[in-house]
Amino acid sequence: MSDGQDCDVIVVGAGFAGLYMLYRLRRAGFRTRVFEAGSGVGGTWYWNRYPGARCDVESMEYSYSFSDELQQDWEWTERYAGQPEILRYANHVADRFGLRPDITFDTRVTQAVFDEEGRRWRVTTDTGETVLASFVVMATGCLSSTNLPEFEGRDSFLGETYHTGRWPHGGADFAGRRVGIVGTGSSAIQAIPIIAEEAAHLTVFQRTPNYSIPARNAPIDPAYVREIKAEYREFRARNLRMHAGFGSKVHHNDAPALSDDPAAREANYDARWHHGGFAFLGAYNDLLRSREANETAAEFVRERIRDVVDDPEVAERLCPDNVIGCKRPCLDTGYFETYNRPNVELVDAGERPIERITPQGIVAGGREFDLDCIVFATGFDAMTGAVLGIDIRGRGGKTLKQMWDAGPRTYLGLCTVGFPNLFLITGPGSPSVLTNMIVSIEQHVDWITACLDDLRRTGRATIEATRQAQDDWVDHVNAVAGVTLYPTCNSWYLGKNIPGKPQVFMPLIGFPPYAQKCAEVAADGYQGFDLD
Ligand code: N01
Repeated sequence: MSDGQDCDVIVVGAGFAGLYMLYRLRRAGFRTRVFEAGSGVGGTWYWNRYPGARCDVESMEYSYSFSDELQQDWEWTERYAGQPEILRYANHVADRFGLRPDITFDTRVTQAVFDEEGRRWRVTTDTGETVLASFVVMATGCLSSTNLPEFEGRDSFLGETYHTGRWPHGGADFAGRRVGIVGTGSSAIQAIPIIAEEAAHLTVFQRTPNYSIPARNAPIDPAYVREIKAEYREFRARNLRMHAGFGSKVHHNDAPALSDDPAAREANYDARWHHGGFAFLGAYNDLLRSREANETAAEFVRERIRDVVDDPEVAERLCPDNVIGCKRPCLDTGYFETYNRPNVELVDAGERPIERITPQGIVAGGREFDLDCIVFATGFDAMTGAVLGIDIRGRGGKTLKQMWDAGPRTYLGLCTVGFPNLFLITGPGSPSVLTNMIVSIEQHVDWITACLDDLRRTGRATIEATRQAQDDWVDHVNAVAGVTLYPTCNSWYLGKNIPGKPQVFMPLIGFPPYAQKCAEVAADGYQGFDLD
């Protein structure tokens, strides 16, 4: 397959997906090159260095499972690892498995064009390099293309501006400064308590209040580590049977919320609230299917906000009224408590929207807030932004942008019609962001590696999804989402955070049936794909 090509496979991105893809492809004997825009490995954890950045999946689970030696050797220090520790881990993996020589850093892939006659991809980078390869794997991440809203006058601001997803390596100095932060998603909720401690004054511009559950982060319990390491493989296997690919240590109550009386329900929520993390949403089996059930959990959280926040008006402004879990839930350390500080002000940017940015600060609801620094915690063009940021041209010169004009369409979240030999890791239409990302990454990488190996073994040059399989898959993803409460709010799962983005529920709900389907498709001779 390598005749006339510079390499067999090009992988775009050296985050957790790209690193593992490279490791597997190399071991399978495919000549592989990885291009990475950053100067180092780690993807999300390379770019998101904002104060307080931390994973919301526990350390013993948010790590690779492919090497038992790796998982036995590596020592996490906290229940939820912070960004510096996860980045050290990514670097350790790159060094341990000798991956760096095949990664070209500081190089962004700008174009990928499929040559139908030669049946190969011609990939171009912003450093002027052009490389030919049989296959391209997009390991570009689901949350990597930052969203910086086009506020009027944005570039006129004379102070410093930051985006949480592109934090400077040297950090930011907020001591004695008046800081404004736009957004109250996961990034802001982690950053706000820390910035508030450092800054002279912090103004939070909140368009939509968000639910947040205490993480209860702490130094990792050595007894727990020993327990997991004694049966790591079994623990990982149990997690693969979980709806989101993690959390098998937590009891997921298979009963509806209204089957408990109010006192029992309160006690159940309370125990989970004190345990910390996503265990809260495992309290009942219908929290994301029944509005009535959901409201019991939502009201429990609102009550905790009212308990914590001293000023009742501020507390009410912080209380969300949408479905809990409909947007990605946030985990925090002292978030709501931060609003009791005298140097923190909450601006309701839903009621009093940001009108413009001036050289001195932000104008919202007719009032100008003088600022020295603005932090945009405004999220990402999720799931499609990074892929569509590359000029990808498939059969007939059609661009991926054209093909996804009305929203992304894929078969299994792995491939898309008209783009042979192009794979997406954790693409739209796969469970991806609704799971422990590393679990989904490993499942996709293993599937793609086995697929390329099968193609090589059987002498096939191309694989391409059929239109019928893709159409059926898109219908399936929508049907699964349609019986839940997920599509009921302005989430980035739906693309609603980006003006003009087509609104399609992008991830597939439910990891185990999905992984089983992928395995069946492969076992059945790549059912739903044309092999040539
Ligand atoms: O981004 P977000 P994020 N005017 O999109 C607001 C993962 N993650 O970076 O809700 C005013 O959630 C926007 O307001 P609204 C995790 O999957 C994980 O925080 O659209 N405000 C919202 O408040 C997460 O879900 C971890 O009304 C504007 C905020 O900006 C995902 O990344 C940590 C605006 C954006 O929130 C994204 O999180 C961090 C405008 N024009 C991130 N535009 C952990 O593992 C946007 N906003 C813990």
